[in-house]
Amino acid sequence: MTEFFQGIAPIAHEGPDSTNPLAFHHYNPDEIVMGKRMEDHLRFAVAYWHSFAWEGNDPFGGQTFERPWHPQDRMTTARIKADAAFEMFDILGQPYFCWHDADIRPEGDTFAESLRNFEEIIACFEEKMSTRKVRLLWGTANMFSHRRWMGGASTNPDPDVFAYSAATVKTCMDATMKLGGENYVLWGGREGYETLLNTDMGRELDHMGRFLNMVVDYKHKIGFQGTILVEPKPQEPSKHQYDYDAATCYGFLQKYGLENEVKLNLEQGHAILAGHSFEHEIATAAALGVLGSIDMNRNDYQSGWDTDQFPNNVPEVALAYYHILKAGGLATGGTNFDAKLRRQSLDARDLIAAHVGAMDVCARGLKAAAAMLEDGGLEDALKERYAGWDTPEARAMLNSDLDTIFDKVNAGAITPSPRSGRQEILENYVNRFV
Ligand code: XUL
Ligand code: CO
Repeated sequence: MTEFFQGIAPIAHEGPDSTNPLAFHHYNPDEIVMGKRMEDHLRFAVAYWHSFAWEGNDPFGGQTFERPWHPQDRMTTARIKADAAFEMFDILGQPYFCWHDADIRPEGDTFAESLRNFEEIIACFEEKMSTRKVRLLWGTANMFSHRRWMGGASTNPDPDVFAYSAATVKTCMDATMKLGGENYVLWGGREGYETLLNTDMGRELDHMGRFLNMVVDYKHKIGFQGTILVEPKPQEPSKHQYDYDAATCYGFLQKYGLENEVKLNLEQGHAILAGHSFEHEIATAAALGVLGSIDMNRNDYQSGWDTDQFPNNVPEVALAYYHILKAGGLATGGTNFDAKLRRQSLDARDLIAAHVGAMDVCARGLKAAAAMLEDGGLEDALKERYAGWDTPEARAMLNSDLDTIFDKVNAGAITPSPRSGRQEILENYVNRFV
């Protein structure tokens, strides 16, 4: 036991009338929503990196947090960090967590030493998981922090870095499989460029496509049953990242023959950076058949960078879950809180309260989304708006050609009559539920 969370009891559902800040007011894991337990819809995960590895630094200032597991460059403190992490999982009772290799182990002097450290911590996780319900939603490799990755991982101009990336991902996939992980994520923070002046974009894209094919081949070789996920983000840390948004990723997957093998892990803040809404990214991925999982957080709409705040906007979250429910749910995916405290939120209590509040916001969003879907108002409006396409003549047009269509239009048989899109009426409808 660490002392870190001392005095904080496991969080219970006390209902909307409770004023206890460390209780769930809306998240009630066993409550049935559209025929399924709330916990099984939302599939919450804690992100190890933001909660336990990030030390409160920002571009203008260093560490603000002082944790019992600092400094993080030794195995003894990595174990204390793991103890604290699993204590928090016990307090929150969320079903999943996620890690990068670099968040959980200290970097060694050589690849082999880093791997030994990593495997020791994975064994420690395995032991802790054997007596608990908490499971691994996904593992991933941090191929962006260490200076070796400054020019990219699989897209690095140096083949030695490509090799290091391949070896690193292999170890992270092995560990993910060992812990029964349900997905494996690749986020390419530095798979892009700082300047086109020194970048051969076509070659880098080909290398990234080849790399992802190796990842998929390895998944099949080891019999990993989870889903491989790519996480779109348009920029930051690189000026431009190749996995810009859901649509760009889909084009990339298709070009390299991976659209049936790889899905997407969509993050709210990344959608905002790309100039989209979160529901836009979810609806795009769903329409293209590549909706995988979500990283739930919130960006500051004024600051223009990836602030990774805990979610607190119920109407936005409701629309995100609306599109997820419509698409049939998250399957092997989940809701990973890729979110960090503000750097002045120093206390263990802040970390717990941030997750409790976020889980409540998501529960409210899910319930609102389910209520809208069950009421059917938006779906009815959609049906009506596209009703013209229900006729056999309209459908046949899709299999015809420009000449045939021209003949009909030119003969005066077809004259469009514009109808209202009813946007305000639909926005008012949504407002009834959120
Ligand atoms: C960075 C980000 C990552 C990925 C995993 O913006 O979202 O934490 O989720 O590498
Ligand atoms: Co993320």
